[in-house]
Amino acid sequence: MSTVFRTCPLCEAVCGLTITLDDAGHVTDVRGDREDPFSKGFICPKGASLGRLDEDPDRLRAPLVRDGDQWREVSWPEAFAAVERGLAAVPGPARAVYLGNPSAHTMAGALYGGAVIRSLGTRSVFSASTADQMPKHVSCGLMFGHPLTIPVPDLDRTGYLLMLGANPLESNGSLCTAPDFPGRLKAIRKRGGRLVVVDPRRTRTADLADEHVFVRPGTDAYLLAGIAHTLFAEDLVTVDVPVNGLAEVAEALRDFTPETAAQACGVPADVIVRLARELAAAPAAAVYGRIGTCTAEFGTLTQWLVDVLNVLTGNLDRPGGAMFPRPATEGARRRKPYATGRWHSRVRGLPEANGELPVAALAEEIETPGEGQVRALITIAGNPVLSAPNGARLDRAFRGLEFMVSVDPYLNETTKHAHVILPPPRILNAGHFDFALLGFAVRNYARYSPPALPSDGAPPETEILARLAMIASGQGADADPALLDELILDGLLRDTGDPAERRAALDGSSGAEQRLDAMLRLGPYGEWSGGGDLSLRKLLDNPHGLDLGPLEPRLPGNLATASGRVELAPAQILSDLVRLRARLTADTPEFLLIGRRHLRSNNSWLHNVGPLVGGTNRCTLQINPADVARLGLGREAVVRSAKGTLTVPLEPTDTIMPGVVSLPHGWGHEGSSQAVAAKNAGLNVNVLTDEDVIDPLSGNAVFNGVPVVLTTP
Ligand SMILES: Nc1nc2c(c(=O)[nH]1)N[C@H]1C(S)=C(S)[C@@H](COP(=O)(O)OP(=O)(O)OC[C@H]3O[C@@H](n4cnc5c(=O)[nH]c(N)nc54)[C@H](O)[C@@H]3O)O[C@H]1N2
Ligand SMILES: Nc1nc2c(c(=O)[nH]1)N[C@H]1C(S)=C(S)[C@@H](COP(=O)(O)OP(=O)(O)OC[C@H]3O[C@@H](n4cnc5c(=O)[nH]c(N)nc54)[C@H](O)[C@@H]3O)O[C@H]1N2
Ligand code: SF4
Ligand SMILES: [Mo]
Repeated sequence: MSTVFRTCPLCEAVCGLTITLDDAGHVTDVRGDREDPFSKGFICPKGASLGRLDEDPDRLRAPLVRDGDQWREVSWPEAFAAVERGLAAVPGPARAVYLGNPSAHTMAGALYGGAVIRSLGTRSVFSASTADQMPKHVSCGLMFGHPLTIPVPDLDRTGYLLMLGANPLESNGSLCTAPDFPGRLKAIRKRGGRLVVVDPRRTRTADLADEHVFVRPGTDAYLLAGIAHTLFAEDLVTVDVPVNGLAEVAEALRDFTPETAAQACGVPADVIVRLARELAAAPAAAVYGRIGTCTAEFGTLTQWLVDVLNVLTGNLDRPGGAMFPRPATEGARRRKPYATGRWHSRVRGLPEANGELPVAALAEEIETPGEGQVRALITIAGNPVLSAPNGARLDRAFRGLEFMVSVDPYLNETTKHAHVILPPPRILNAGHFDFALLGFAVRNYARYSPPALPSDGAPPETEILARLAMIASGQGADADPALLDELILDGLLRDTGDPAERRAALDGSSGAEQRLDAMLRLGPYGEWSGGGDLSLRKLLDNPHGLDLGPLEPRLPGNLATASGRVELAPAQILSDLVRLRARLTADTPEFLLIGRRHLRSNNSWLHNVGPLVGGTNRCTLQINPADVARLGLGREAVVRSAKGTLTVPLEPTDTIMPGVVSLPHGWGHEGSSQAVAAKNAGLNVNVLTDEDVIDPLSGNAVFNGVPVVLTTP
């Protein structure tokens, strides 16, 4: 028996786990790591099932190659040779890549995803970000100068939290890394603070709050604009950070009175006014908006307004307000104006954001002939057939690809279209460091988990991606992946003291670990930056993780805007207010479809673990009983949207607003190797969502506020 301490890789909460293994490497026990200074023993049912997931018999153990509809296990050299042949036939600009959500959790995705993208020689770069948080990147890029300069609510010190479109009691939090989010919310109330939750559903998070405010789906921008208007009208504005554009914002929001806002969003005008006064009066307050406010038609406007309110109430960058984390591997962010639309998608002319095109445009880029038509696709850790808007169209489009390779542990709804599937080894075989998520943590903190099991000879995912990058750049299937690490290390260490001496000093038993060591030593707490003594060695010596202290004010130092000030009124964003005004007079559809998450699920890929499916974790359509009675519905309804039709089981509940229905995503399993998931197939909500409706500033998909019609089957 042995015990290992590891970070859970399954969601953004980064909980420390204590895992017991027997001599054969089987997981016999998983608990919360009580000595982790950040998560302090917290664990959820998903983390507790990590052993089951890791040893799932349906995980692929060897690469697969497809001939027609026949799959064949092949050796790794054969698989890489097949990828080389497949990619060689398709020139760079006709290749595309899609990076899915787990690539934000793996070291492979963080350290080698960029190399894969660059080596493909294409602008057809897609990811789950445009089905998720791209509006936040764009609004923060325009306001603070860098798309990763994202403030998070200072949960542990705030006295007032206004939370919109997030349900951390199920999701455990997002763009706000906070293990035991529920406990941290309860603590706000225990110390006399106030929690207000805005959601079209009375969620478990809303149940825990002082106040729950129902809002019509897709209309948070009106609510927030009404609050901002009130702050100006009642002279409650206190700005404590250097800003440009304060007067322009006041002017731009002049016509969004509480009464106008109330009409659009359904929140009474007196509540809007009261929320403004409460935010202004609280000793320290934060506004936080997540999925319900991002994957919506006015996503970027809404994310902008969230931070406008944090600025107007003097809460940006102040303890207890909305603060900027300082992650251990943060690199320098040079001042240069942030811009989107440096290039556009070929078919619909949609603007690039952060170097990516909207996943809502992927199908048309594959289907539409002409120069630059996508003919080959690499997917890494993604399942867009279930996760992208109108996934059904992608399902058809993928059949037309000349070549597709997927890096994924499962044969599933997306990877079934691949010609080659490259499965990463078990989770416990990989090292783990949260390059992305620690940048959103509510305390500065770092933890590294080395591989808990020796390699069984199969390449780790870091090597799989390094090889893909080298194949795509024409160096061939046999090129030594270590060369890629050396090249990147060269770039990292160049211009920093004595590069050769520093290269020789790096610890780590793999290229990935050495690169982590270099980033830690060069980072804000590292010995090479003069900030401290953080290094890989130090993290290895502290297997429960290191607390690096509470968040500290960072402005104006970490602003990367050309002006060195917060840009409160970016022209692009203000011009989108025209769309918001136009919508005021539009008809409201009879039903608006929204999503939801369940604690024991995780997007599309945790439905093959017995203890996690069933019970409350089912794919049902939540609907208000008054709507059921009004339409005379039985146990099922036919739901029709502009793009598709589903017949769904109903779950009547008064926790959802009349006129709103909710279906979770990630279901609709078919054609996958996952036996348990096949028995709990559910339905793919993204048959109903519409790839033609996006948030125009970020290209983000719209999953909340989709017009639908309901009828009896
Ligand atoms: N209607 C609707 N649609 C949505 C959403 C919604 O709220 N409503 N949410 C959106 C959001 S926020 C997101 S992030 C996206 C997610 O969209 P995707 O990332 O496309 O989908 P996932 O279901 O996360 O798929 C993860 C895939 O990675 C594989 N995988 C798991 N672990 C690993 C690993 O370590 N390495 C590799 N290489 N592969 C791995 C899994 O087998 C699975 O195939 O979905 C979006 N889609
Ligand atoms: N258990 C579990 N945890 C997860 C995931 C999972 O699938 N399952 N996915 C992970 C991922 S990829 C992400 S991005 C995060 C997301 O984390 P969260 O943002 O917390 O996501 P949800 O739990 O879907 O909560 C979104 C809430 O928005 C509400 N909503 C819908 N439309 C609107 C609207 O127009 N306005 C407002 N104000 N609210 C609205 C929904 O009712 C829902 O309660 O969760 C992560 N964690
Ligand atoms: S909350 Fe997230 S990180 Fe923590 S145990 Fe659950 S899945 Fe893992
Ligand atoms: Mo996500």
